[in-house]
Amino acid sequence: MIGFQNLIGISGVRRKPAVMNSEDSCGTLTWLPVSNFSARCRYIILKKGLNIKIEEPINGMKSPEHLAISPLGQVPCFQMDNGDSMIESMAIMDYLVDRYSDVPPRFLPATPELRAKARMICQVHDLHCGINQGAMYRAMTSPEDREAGLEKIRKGLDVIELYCEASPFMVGDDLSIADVAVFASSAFYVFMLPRFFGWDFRDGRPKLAKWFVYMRQ
Ligand SMILES: N[C@@H](CCC(=O)N[C@@H](CS)C(=O)NCC(=O)O)C(=O)O
Repeated sequence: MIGFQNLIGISGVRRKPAVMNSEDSCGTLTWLPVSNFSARCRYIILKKGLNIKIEEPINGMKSPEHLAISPLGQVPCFQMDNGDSMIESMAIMDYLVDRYSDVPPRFLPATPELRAKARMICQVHDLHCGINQGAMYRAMTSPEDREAGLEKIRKGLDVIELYCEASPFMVGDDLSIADVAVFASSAFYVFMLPRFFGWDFRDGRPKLAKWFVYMRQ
């Protein structure tokens, strides 16, 4: 497994823009080390050993150069070898998994049913937890607003707990997009929730707790 600290890019090893195999690279991932949405794409690139450049936005976030490839001024952004660029981490993950399906690990479970389940977990995570993650670290208009955001994260985690197989993976017998999507964000949960809000994302969620032990190894 890629180490937890290194996954989210805070280990120091990858604090500077990383360029892997810069000769003949097949695209560029634009990321930031603290970005969980970027970390999931980077995880797939590193685990598959893909020949893809990984770099921070040229001249910083929302610079003209960055906006030219990422119209919302966000990371991650991916420039394909045909010159097109794409945004949205799940779309980038899907592209990498599909385009490099012959390079292990596949990141897709064996059956259509399990693949659908893995995708569902990703979406539950993003639409309930990911979209509300600012409640953990952003300035909010009121404590009630913050609590409402945290409650939505809790609900999303409860649903993921329901579907998590802890086999030890989220779904099926192998690492999949569901593991990658949730694990990349769990850095926030594990560091911020106990410190600032007095709860742990594993409390009362034994399957996620077991899954996390395995993923963190
Ligand atoms: N739905 C997007 C979310 C991307 C996102 O929120 N990225 C954050 C970093 S983790 C960002 O760029 N924030 C800066 C901003 O929104 O201005 C995805 O999955 O890629």
